[in-house]
Amino acid sequence: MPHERLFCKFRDMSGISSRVKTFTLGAGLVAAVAACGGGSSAPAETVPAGALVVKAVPTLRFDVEKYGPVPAGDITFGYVNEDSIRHTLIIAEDDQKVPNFKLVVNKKSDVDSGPVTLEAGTYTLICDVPGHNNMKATLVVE
Ligand SMILES: [Cu+2]
Repeated sequence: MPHERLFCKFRDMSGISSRVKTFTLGAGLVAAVAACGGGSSAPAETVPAGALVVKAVPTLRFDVEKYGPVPAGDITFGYVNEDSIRHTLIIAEDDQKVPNFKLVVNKKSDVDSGPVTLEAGTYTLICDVPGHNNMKATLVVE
C-alpha cells in the first residue's frame, strides 16, 4: 500500500512536530486522491464540485427522465456531452423559459456549467437544438 509507505516515511521524520506531520500527510493524501480522479477521457472543462450533472446521451436523450429533488436556491448545473453532436440545456417552467440560463456542449466529451437560481417547483429541462424535441426531462426543486 503506497499510503502505508507514505505514513511510515513521515513517521520516521522525527525532527518535525506532529502537527506539521499530520498536515503534510493530509495534503499528500488529498493530492493522491485528486490524481486518482478524472477517469479515462479528461474533458477540457470539468464539472464543478456539487453540481447537478445532466448528460446528453445518444438517441437524443438526457441520461435520466427526472432530476432531483434538489433544494431551492442557487443550483449549479454541469452539462456533459456523451453524444457526438451539439446539444443545449435550457430550463422552462409552464412553457416559460428561465431567463439567462443556457448551457451548450458542441461535441463529444464537452462540458459546460453554470449557475441558476430556482424557486421550488417542477421544471422541464430542454435541449432547444432543432429536431431535438424529444430531449426533455423533469427537474424537481423543493
Ligand atoms: Cu439535443
